[in-house]
Amino acid sequence: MSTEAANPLSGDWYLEQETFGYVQGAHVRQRLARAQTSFQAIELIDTDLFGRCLILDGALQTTEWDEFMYHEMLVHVPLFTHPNPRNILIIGGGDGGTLRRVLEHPATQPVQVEIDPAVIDQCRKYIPAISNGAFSDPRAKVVIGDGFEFIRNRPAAFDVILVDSTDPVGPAVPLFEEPFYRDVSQALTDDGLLAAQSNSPIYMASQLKAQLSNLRAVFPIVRTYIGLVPTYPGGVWSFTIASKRHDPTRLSLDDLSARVASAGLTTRYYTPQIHQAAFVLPPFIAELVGSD
Ligand code: AG3
Repeated sequence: MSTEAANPLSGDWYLEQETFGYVQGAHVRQRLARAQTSFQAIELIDTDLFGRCLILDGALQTTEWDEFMYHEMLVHVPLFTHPNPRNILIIGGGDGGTLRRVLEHPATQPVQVEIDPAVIDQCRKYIPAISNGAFSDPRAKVVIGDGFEFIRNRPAAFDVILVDSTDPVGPAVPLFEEPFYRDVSQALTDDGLLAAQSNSPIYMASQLKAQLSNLRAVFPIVRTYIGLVPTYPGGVWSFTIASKRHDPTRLSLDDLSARVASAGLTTRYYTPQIHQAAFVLPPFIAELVGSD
């Protein structure tokens, strides 16, 4: 008689081993594609729970199931903070989920700079539900290049700059550092603002702290907010707005609601109430975030 339980990890599993000593995974239904570019390893898989997923250098970037939670929070919070966002720059975001949400704001003219064309190609081929046609929208301009180089010596042209990067390891490291934020500030208009993914507040506290001190060296207003992204380590993710004039925490519910209503878009995570609530941090996160 065997008392051995069935191995819960039998079959094909995607396991993400985090640098901070944690593993998470999903059962794989099908491995769709794998490519090594000069920038990174790209993998696309289909999973039972989360549908199709994009993985870069072993770190899960987005899934069909919860991409809206991340992309709506990265895009709508800053775009509704700015009173009249037109010229938008997206750095990274090769899966197209950010571009798609920017295009949902009718007056925007987005420019996206992605370093690795293979990410866009593979995502358009295997996981088109994420960009949902955004890359063929005539309003969208896509540039293949290094965001860090692109932003250097740009005239002040952008109302909002969105950084949709990987974790601060490998090619994305400069996007978390002060020289880049100085260039971003210069490329923003007088009342422009930046929003960036700012890592796990649970497992990547030191990276979040370092990023915030780099942002505070450049911008007068720096505000961190949180959202749920179940497929990222820890399930809670942080985002940060760094701004010259507009404070995302100072908008009344009435003003926010009026802006959201006039944009006329459909959301599954973002609401004016969520916008306000996302800046209310549990004390252990508030403590590591600190204040301006
Ligand atoms: N960029 C942030 C993903 C961070 C996930 N980190 C991890 N799994 N260790 C997402 C890009 C989506 N457009």
